[in-house]
Amino acid sequence: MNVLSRKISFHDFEPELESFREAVLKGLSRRQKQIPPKFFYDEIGSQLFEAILEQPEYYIPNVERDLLTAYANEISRLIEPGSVLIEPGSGSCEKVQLLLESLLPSAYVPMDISREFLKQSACGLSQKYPWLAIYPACLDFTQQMLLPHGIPHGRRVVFIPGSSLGNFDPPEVQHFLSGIHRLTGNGGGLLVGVDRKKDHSVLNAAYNDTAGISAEFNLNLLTRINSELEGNFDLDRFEHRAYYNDQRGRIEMHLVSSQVQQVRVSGQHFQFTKGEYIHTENSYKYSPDEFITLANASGFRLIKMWSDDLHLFSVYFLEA
Ligand code: AVI
Repeated sequence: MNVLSRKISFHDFEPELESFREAVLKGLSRRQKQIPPKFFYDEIGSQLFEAILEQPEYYIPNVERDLLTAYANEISRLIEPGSVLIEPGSGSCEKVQLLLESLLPSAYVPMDISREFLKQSACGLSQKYPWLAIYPACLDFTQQMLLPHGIPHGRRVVFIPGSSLGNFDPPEVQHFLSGIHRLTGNGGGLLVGVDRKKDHSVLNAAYNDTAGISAEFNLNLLTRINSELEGNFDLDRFEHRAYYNDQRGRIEMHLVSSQVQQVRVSGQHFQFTKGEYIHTENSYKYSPDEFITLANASGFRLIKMWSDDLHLFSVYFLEA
């Protein structure tokens, strides 16, 4: 444990970073080329993602913020003060700030794989909320969900805003929710924001903003491969594509080759036909019934759901 300040106890679980090289070489060798979305988030990718959150078409942050603000008191009555609030993939720790003053947790455990970002966010949070005991945990929450030693006793409540669950494929999301159930134990809670199925044009616009930030975010993966893995992707020969796949209930993001070409990465060569693509992300959308069924199968029961008037997004509070 590393004490960053009187109220911050930093725990480094030393996440094993799945090698970017291994994942890219393996993914590009598959019949359907693919690269897992977690590799979007290098420094530039994280900045581009922050910029996506500001795009008018990407409704998720605004709708969720309005819901959390409007129902903060109601949420806090269900959670009760003194809980231990745990946030996997906490990033900039922005959303939790909408709740802290009404929830009054005894401790907050932000979890993130990005060590420096986690430290900075925890320090910023501590300055704003000097009363809050913070136990940042550096780990890859998709691989392990461990709690730091020394956290206070209290009801454990996991907070997953931003529809992050949507980026897991169905078998993984079930596994992840079951892991959360084990972490909170019976009586624990899960407060989660989930994007809903809706008019396809709204979904398609959210992942194809007119400012082109989503496209830059997607293409940055190739820039990252070029700089970190001695790649020679020509960004003018690949196009961003994102569309709602109705059958699968998900937005799919692809990088589409606009011509026949060969690309070199770490000394290996990969052929692309015209129109062939690298599958870079899925973002699943759930109707309330679908999500509640999924949560039930992992041992959670619904306590309350809040939605906006247009039924774009829902926040759920579930009990383990
Ligand atoms: C992080 N995640 C919830 C975002 C989403 O909507 O699936 C990632 C994203 N990809 C493109 N735009 C946003």
